[in-house]
Amino acid sequence: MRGMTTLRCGRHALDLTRPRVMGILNVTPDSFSDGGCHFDRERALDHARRMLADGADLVDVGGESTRPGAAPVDEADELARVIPVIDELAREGALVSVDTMKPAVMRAAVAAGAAMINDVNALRLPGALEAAASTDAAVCLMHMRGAPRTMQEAPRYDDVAAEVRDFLVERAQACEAMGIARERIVLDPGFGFGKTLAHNLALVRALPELAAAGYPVLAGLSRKSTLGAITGRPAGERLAASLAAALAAVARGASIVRVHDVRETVDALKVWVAVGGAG
Ligand code: 7PJ
Repeated sequence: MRGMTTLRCGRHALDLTRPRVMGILNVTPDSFSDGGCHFDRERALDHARRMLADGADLVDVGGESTRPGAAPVDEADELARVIPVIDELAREGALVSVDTMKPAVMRAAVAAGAAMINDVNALRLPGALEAAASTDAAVCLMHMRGAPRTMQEAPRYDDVAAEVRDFLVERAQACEAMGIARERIVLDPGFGFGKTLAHNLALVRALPELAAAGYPVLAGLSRKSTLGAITGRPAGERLAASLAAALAAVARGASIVRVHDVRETVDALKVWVAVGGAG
């Protein structure tokens, strides 16, 4: 099946005939505040504007850490963190994604101008499918085995690529059954979410089979521990590894890469496109 070439995201249409870059914006607290304060907000906005100026096609705003081992965040705190930032960036014309699992945050974020819902839980919380279906936003469905707090405790699969693909296609079909058009759906194998190094590498290799399911694919490998395991470098020194991973993902059919280092990724992808992409 041919992949989608345009992703419908609310009032935006994202042309996927060339690879796109999603910049990561964590609106998490400064050590002296709760993430809902003016200083945190201005700092997050400055970072988002920098990523957009550097060529990010969209900005993914998250107020709850989903890193392995992270604790859940209260809904009111998450709303206080993300909504003012989404509202301002959307007013400035940006294509904004909200990184959340919570139905109430999805609804409020889209009301504030978000055009994509990025759910690492693939809309499995009660009410999440309904919340997404009540909007016109795109949805990114990510595969996660277990919950963030415990997911890295000995994850096991018989065939990781097939299990991840089957799960994502089943979630996409659940979305379509709720009235979310196919043109609004993106799939993401969820690198690092309940996966070992070997699982993550198998999933990179299997990206063409995931893309063949007929939905655009988003890949998030930026600075992840898989890259640390390969290179022996700490998170702050994984730029080169992240660029190689982004190119490897795009070469295997990913349409969107979710990254911290926007400027460098945009340059790398420009060269990749100029030389003819996958060839
Ligand atoms: C991902 C994400 C990812 C999507 C995070 C981190 C951990 N959302 N949120 N895909 N990762 N869609 O950025 O290191 O891979 S949080």
